[in-house]
Amino acid sequence: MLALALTLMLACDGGNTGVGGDGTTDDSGDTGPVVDEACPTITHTPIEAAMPLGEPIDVSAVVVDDLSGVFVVKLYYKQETTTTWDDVGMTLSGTDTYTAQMPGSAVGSGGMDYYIQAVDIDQNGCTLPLDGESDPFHFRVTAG
Ligand SMILES: [Ca+2]
Repeated sequence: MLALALTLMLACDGGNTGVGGDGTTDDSGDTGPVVDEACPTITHTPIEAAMPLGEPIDVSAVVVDDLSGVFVVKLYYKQETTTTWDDVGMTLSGTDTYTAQMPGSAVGSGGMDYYIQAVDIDQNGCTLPLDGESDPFHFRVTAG
């Protein structure tokens, strides 16, 4: 009987020690879920050539997000002489390739500013260029 009681006590002590070890912060940090804190990567070849007045312009970009996945991609655009941005959703049109069109009615004389915004499923958002509306892409518009 004495031997059995001693064995039970040892087993109980061992269990308590194990729980304490599992509860340390180091262990929970190593085994916790992976958190997506990085915004999607946007790859786009900027429009550099002058474009004709009043003609619609196709814009495409490759957008990837390696953790939660791409949620939404938008194209923002405006005439260089205004301060109000218009936006249009970019739609998936191939593997990781998103496209949208600036309507011809928006392509006014002088030049156009634009940037691309992408947000992942965990709501991490980025723009290209990085400073978005304060430092957008720009191209000239020429009268036909
Ligand atoms: Ca992400």
